[in-house]
Amino acid sequence: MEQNIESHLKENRLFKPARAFAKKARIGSFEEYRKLYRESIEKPERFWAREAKELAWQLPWKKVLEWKAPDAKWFVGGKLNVSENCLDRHLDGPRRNKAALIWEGEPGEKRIFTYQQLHRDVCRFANVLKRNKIKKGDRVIIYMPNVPEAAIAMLACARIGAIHSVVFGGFSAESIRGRIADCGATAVITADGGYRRGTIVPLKQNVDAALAGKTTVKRVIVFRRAGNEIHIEEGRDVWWHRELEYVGAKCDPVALESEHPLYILYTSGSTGKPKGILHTTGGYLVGSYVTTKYVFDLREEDVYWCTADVGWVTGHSYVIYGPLANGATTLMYEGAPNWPEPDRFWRIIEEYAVSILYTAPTAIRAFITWGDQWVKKHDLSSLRLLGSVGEPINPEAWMWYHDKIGGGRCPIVDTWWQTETGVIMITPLPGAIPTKPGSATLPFFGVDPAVVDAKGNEVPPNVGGKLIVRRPWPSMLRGIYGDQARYRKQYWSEYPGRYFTGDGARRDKDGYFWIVGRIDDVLNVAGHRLGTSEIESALVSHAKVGEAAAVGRPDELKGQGLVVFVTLKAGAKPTPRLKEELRAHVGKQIGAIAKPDEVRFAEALPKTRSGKIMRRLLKEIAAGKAVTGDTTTLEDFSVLAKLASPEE
Ligand code: 7RM
Repeated sequence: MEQNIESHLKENRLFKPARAFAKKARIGSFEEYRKLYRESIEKPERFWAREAKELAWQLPWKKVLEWKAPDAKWFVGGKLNVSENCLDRHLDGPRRNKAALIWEGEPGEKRIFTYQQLHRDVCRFANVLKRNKIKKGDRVIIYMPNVPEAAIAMLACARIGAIHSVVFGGFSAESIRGRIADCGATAVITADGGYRRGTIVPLKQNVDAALAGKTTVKRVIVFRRAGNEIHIEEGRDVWWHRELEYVGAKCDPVALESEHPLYILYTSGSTGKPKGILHTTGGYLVGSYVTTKYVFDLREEDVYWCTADVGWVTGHSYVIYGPLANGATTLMYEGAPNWPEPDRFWRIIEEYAVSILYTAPTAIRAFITWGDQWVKKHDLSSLRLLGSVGEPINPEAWMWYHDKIGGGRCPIVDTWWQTETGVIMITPLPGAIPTKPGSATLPFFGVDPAVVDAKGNEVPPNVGGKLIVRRPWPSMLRGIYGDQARYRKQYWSEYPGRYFTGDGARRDKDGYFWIVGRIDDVLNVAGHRLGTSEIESALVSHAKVGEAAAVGRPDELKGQGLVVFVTLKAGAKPTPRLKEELRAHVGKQIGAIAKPDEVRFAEALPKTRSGKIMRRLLKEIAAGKAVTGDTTTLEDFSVLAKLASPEE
């Protein structure tokens, strides 16, 4: 039988919420969190009904939850519209003229939309969709840069009940083609091009290639963003701006069943073809509304910036739906963090007086590597709260984020969740839950996670196991589009009736959750099962290391040998001596069993567009094999070639 995962890294720092922060926060003490959490678990229907009532329903629900594992229906019988909740709901009071969306393009353009303006633009574009025969239930691919029109397209789909599926602007024609075929999309909304590190990504050209031959797509709507030359296929393609000339600004939001599909978002998983994760209307909206409200503790005057691209689930829930449902001011930036220089983020924070920043560990590690001088040039005193999402944040990176970006005064919310969960599941509440660097801390309201062994029994404190969720939550995925058998098998068969996340984790003696990595990536070294994150964190805690990835490779004696790929900070030299130093460093931090067999220096690590290290590709490289798995989600292909060629 499979053993549990061991844990060796000790992290004892504790950061209590500052009194001034807690005093103003919605949830201002640990006791308050405990009380509300208990209610949300003991009386979930009461808790969720009270929260859901803060939103606009065209028809009230009859039943909060209908649960027949693994199928959940939330707010049964209720009717509502997501775009109405994100826009119309705010037009009756002073929010009407408040900034809903602040946007900056990579070349430097600035645009600000008030709620009234955004509402008008969404209504007009919804009329464009109708004019182009796009109806309720139709699937629409959105393949755009991170521009306001991407949000407008999503909200317009939601307004008429069309199901959007956003495809990352960095993905290839082949990826678009596969996703169109899988969901039977009849329309594509795209742009001529988008900016990334100063060059134009030929989005429309990729769409043309994706549509060559037989396709279900009848209409392509093209937004003019970059002005690059494109081909217009007569009878199929229309310009966004031309279509607007034919429509008015009145478009009533359609009343949709709570379980009407809102969107499909493809997630790659480690093997096999991408899964179309399906989210529906009522539960997803309630989940994104409630988590944004409590986790970021939004106030009317906040300028909130989540740096995610709209093509990632974080862009859906925490750039668009969650903040707008709360009537917040959300900021969107189109381009790369190091364009034209590595201080672009800090420039933006200073310019717009951003008060909440939500970004990913991969970005934080990059900033550390680029050096503190870029940060020091800017006034970041407007910040009051920081967030992290996407991977375990190494304690070293956490401390840097806390000290250098947060000036030591901003709480950090390390939020654990997935495309499948729709919204944040394990997280600190900034005014209530003391934080520990590297831990996502405790479950959000209504979430019942546990760490279990192979038999499904909870493991004791500080023993690693599999992370599961024991009851349904409103924003949970409703299925894999077109493949309910895979849905059951992937998420509900390991522990019948309970949701399996695919992640490994441990809880400490305070009940805090520590994510140790994906279960598929767990290392097995001489009989010890080790998660990837502790070894990587140990490496990142070395002064010369920027990033690290740990993988196993077949080893006759030990079962698996441990190989670590390391990128160094600017100025550090890759020498054989440093390799020895790093091996010793890990040995000292964690113990002799975790000492890498091989240290390999790399210029960069292969990552997805959302910044997750693709360890399965590194595993193949470490074993000396050619990379064979799906690489369609890889951000930069040149990284692979460089890794495969021998160094020194
Ligand atoms: C939001 C998102 C999901 C996977 C998840 C984890 C990892 C995400 C954290 C994290 C440790 C975190 N959706 N993950 N957040 N690991 N701490 N705070 O990332 O579908 O793209 O990825 O990401 O492995 O299962 S996702």
